[in-house]
Amino acid sequence: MSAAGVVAYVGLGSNLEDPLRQVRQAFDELDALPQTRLLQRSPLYRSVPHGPAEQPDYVNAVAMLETRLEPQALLDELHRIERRHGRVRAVHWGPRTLDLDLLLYADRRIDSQHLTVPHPQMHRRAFVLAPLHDIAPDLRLPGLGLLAERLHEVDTSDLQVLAESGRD
Ligand code: ROI
Repeated sequence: MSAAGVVAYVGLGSNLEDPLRQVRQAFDELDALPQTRLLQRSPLYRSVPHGPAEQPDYVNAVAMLETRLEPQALLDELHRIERRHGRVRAVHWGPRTLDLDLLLYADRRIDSQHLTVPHPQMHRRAFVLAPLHDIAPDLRLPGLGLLAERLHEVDTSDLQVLAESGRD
């Protein structure tokens, strides 16, 4: 990538069809996106499902990207990767092969028909806050205060580190 872009963070989640492999492969696919490079992979976590409990545990992680794509173009690329992983949006809050959430885009707040940034649930989700904090401990979440403070407010007891690096 030539001229500097902005930093964006993407949450990764999978609980079907070899979740570890799904998430590791998704990191590589993020790195291969146009006008984008992967700056950091968080550790990989195993997490108990939020929402409906009768589904397998998830593997979760967060990617730090540098990108020159606009937010909607980046979101379109994330959906394209999800589709390649066989993601079907069938059951609301049901199991999925791969879920990619655009969590943060620079320090912007976006509220459009298709996209809300920061991601509206992120400050309540330990499986997002913990891996994000691992790679960006001093981050401030636009409109939501310090990441470290939000992380203290959630229950992290259902999280377990599976691999220290998304590469392991
Ligand atoms: N629960 C966990 N632990 N991890 C996820 O990625 C995840 N994603 C979801 C819902 C169904 C809300 N629950 C989750 O979309």
